[in-house]
Amino acid sequence: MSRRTFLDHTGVGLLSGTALSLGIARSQAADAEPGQKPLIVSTWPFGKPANDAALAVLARGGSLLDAVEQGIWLVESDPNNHSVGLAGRPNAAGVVQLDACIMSGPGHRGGSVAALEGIRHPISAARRVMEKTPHVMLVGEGARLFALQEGLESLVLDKHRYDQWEKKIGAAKTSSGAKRDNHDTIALLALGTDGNIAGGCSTSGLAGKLPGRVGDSPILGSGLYVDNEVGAAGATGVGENVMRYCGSFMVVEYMRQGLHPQAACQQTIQRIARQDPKGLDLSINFVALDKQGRFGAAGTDAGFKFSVATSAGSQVLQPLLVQQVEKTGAR
Ligand code: SD4
Repeated sequence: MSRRTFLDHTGVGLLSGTALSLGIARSQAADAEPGQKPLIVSTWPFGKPANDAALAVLARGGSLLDAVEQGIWLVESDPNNHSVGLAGRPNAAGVVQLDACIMSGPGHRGGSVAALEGIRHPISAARRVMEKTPHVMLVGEGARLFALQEGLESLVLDKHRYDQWEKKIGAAKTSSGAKRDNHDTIALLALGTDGNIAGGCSTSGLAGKLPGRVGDSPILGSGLYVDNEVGAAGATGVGENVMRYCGSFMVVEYMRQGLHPQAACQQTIQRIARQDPKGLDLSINFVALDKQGRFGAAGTDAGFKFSVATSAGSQVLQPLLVQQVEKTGAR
């Protein structure tokens, strides 16, 4: 597949950041375009190897949930990734607390863990909450004990690395003062050839956050949402600005109304920015795919990128950058 054809499934690269209305028109016109299955979409360039791993799981006949979980494993295990997994930057008490969730379209199932300490793969803990308990979310020590009981790998936390990091960035003690470049999350969405959808999200959250702080990433409907009738969406950025609006749920609901995934991401940001005192100074970014196999992404962060993989290719793409607040828009 040529890059041009690949991009035609999203409109990415065809839209300018300021041509928001045109973007929507383009996206709606794209409704008739056929999509691709299987399709994996995730946040950030580090999503690319995760997408490739997820696709490989599907190619071997693995399940959609295996694809999501194993794709995210790669990022959680990466010692150079300081925003996902135990190599993530710690909270204000010097402890890495991890948030993750997973959703499975069929049966509309979900599992989640938050403020989880010392477990290498929080995404697996979230999956086990979904599959092995009558609950949806476990937090803190309860989540850790459950993960250990399930035999998940635990690792000793490294306080020394926190001290080094703290020295480097200075006084980033609370989430409100945190710098933009200190947090990135993997949200990975997967559409199978059978049209089923699953997704997962995993992060170490905002660096220097208050102990016990939980962001959007493990909250179903905020950092991730999957609706098997419509599509899926995931978020990255400042969780407080996503979870006050149920951001990923909103993206999926816009797709339900007929918007292309990219237009749905864009409209969600517009709607939040219209209402929020911070305007576009929110650091919120979304990726989405729909049941037809189309995908898109939009964000307020100039540095945000996303990754997409199909059997035809695997790429890191530039999302639509939302730069101005429109006074009116889709409801
Ligand atoms: C959080 N949303 O904990 C996460 C962090 C993130 O890109 O996504 N960073 O607020």
